Amino acid sequence: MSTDTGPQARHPSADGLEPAELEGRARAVLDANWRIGFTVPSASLYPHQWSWDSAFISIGRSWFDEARARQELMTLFDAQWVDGRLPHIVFNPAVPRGAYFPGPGFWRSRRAAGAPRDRSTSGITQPPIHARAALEMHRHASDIEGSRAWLRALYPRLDAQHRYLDGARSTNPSGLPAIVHPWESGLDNSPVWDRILAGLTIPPDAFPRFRRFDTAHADAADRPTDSDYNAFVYLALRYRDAGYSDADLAATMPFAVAGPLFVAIHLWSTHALAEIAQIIGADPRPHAEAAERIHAAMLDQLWDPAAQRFLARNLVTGELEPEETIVSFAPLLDPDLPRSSVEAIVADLESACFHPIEGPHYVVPTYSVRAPGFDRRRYWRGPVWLNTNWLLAAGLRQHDRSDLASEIAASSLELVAGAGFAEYFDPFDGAGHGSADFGWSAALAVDFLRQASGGRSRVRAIVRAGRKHHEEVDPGAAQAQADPVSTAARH
Ligand code: 9WN
Repeated sequence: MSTDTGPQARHPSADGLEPAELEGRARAVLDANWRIGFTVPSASLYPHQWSWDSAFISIGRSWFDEARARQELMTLFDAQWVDGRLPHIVFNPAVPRGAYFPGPGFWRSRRAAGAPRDRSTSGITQPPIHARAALEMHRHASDIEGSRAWLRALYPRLDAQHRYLDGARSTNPSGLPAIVHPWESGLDNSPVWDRILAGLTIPPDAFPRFRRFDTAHADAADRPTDSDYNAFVYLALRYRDAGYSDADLAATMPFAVAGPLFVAIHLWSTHALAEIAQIIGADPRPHAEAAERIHAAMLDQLWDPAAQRFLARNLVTGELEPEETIVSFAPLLDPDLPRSSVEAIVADLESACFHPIEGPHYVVPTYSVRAPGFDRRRYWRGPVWLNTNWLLAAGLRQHDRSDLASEIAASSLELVAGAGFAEYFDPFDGAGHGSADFGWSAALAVDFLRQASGGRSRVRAIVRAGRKHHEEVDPGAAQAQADPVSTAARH
C-alpha cells in the first residue's frame, strides 16, 4: 500500500461498513489473488506461493470455498522435498523472471538432492502451521466426508513435514527444530535477530551485487534495510552452497536458532496432527509423544526465568536473545503451558510496552513500543500484523482469556475496516503499510468475522468503529506516542 497518498486513500470508504460488506471485500481480494491452484500473498510484491501464507489463506477461504482452500494446501505439498521439508516459496512459472528477488535462479532447487524436478522452490522452510490449518478447516467443513478424504490424503505429507522438523532440524543440543535463516521465522527483520546478524562477518566477495525488487512495490521505509538484505542473501547462499544439508547446523551455519514462535507453532500443529490421525483412524500416539517432548524442551530451553519470558535461543552461542518482541507470546499456543507462564505472558501483553496506556492504539505491536529500535511502520519491527494477532487470539482462547482474544480480534477488524487489507498496520494511527490487498489480512479477517464472539451486532459495532477510531487519532499525538522517550516519560 502506498503510504504517501494521504489519509483518505489509506482509509478507503469504511463509512457505514457492514460486516457482510467487509467479508465481501475480503473475499474479492482472495479471489483476485487466486492463481492456478493457489493464492498469491500479493499480486505485486509476492507473486508466487508462500508456505505459511497459504495455510492462513486456506483457513479464511475455507469458510466460503472449501474446494479451493483444500486445493491450495495440496498445491503447496506437491512441492514438498523427499526429506519432508516444505519449501517457503513455490515459484509460479508463469511469472516473469525478475518479478521477485531472490527467484528460482538464486535458489537453484532443481539441482538439489531430493527437491522436486517439475517445479522450482526455495530451499528453506517457514513456520509449520499447516496441520493446524487443516484441522481448523475440517472443524468447520460443511462437506465432512469430503474433508475427511482430503485429510486422509494430506496426512502422510503433514507427517513427513513434522518428521523432518523433529529429525534433521532437531539434531542439536536444544532438541528443538532449528531455523537457519530469518526468512524461516516468517518474521524476517524482527529485532530478535539483530544481535546475530550484527555479528556476521560477510566476506566482501561473498556474492555479486544484486537488485531488490521489493522496494519497487512498497515504500523502502516499510521494508527491511539493505544491510538486512545483505545478511539474508549471505545466509541463504551459505545454506544453498552446503547443498541445503542439515548436518550439524549449529556448527556449520552462522544462523541457527530455536525461536518461540516457530517452536510453539510446531507444537500446536503437532497436537493438531494427533487429532487428525484420530479423525482418519491412524495412530495419534507418536504425535502425542512428540508434543510432550517438544513442550518439555520448549520450557527447558526457551523460558528465561530471570526475564520471566520466552526468548529465542541462539544455538551457535547457546545464548538467549533478549529483545522484547511478539515471539515471546507465541507459547500461548501450547495447551499445556503452565499457569505461571500464561500469567507472565499476559502481564507482558498488557504492559505499556505492548498496550500503551494512554491514547488510541491498536494491538498487538510486534515489538515493544518502548524499545529504542521500535519503528511504527517498518515491517516486523513494530507494526501490527493480522497473522500474529490471529495466533495470539487462538492461544489466549486456549487459556481462558477470551476477553483478551476478543480485544485482539476487535483491533484486527477495526484495522482492516479502516485501512483495507494492508500487509501490516501502524499501531497508533492504524495506517496500512507494505502491500495492499494482502492475502492473509483478508483471509484472517474472514475468520475473525466468522468466529466473533458476542454476536453479529458486536461485530457490526467493531467494524463501524474502525473508521471512527481512525478519525479520532491525532497524527501528532500518535507520533509522540511512538517516540519511546516521550512514551517512557508518561509512565
Ligand atoms: C520473504 C509472503 C512473505 C511472508 C513472510 C514475510 C515476507 C518475504 C519477503 O513475505 O517475507 O519470505 O520477501 O519479505 O515476512 O512472513 O510469508 O507474504
